[in-house]
Amino acid sequence: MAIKEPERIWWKPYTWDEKFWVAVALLWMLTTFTFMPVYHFIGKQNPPFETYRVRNPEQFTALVDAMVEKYKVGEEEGIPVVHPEPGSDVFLQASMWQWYPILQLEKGKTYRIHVYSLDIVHGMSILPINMNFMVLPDYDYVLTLTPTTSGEYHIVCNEYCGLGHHMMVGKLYVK
Ligand SMILES: [Cu+2]
Repeated sequence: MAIKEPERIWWKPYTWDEKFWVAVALLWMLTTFTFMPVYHFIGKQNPPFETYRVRNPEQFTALVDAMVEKYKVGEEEGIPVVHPEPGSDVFLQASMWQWYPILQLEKGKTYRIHVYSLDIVHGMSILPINMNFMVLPDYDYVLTLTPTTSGEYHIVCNEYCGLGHHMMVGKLYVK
């Protein structure tokens, strides 16, 4: 014999508040479900559609070096500061444990930023604005970026990448 039998089957009688909350939950579920694809088009935070496979890391590094040589305007703690031509292809390389080089961009100009990781997974997080992007090795991610506010930004790695992870902080200037 059970200690205590349930008094009734819970959905009988099916009261108005039961119906109401099931309806609310269902409607909200449908709303968020529909909003996922809708936000893909109306949101302004889409991941890039343009990604290339990098089969030869030296080739990418050669592009980085060529850009640094052409547009170098200074140096900070051994890392070159580069001011590439507005509208041009810009290269940013992640590796344990640095972002290379330091970029100097112009406000209101659009750049194609090629982000690439030489070794393992890194996370590109631009602070203090909330922009996050995961960088897997072997791919060239093209981020089309138009800075809208000037200032000094930090590029922080937000994927744990080994002992020096916490020191992996790059810089980005917008003038
Ligand atoms: Cu990292």
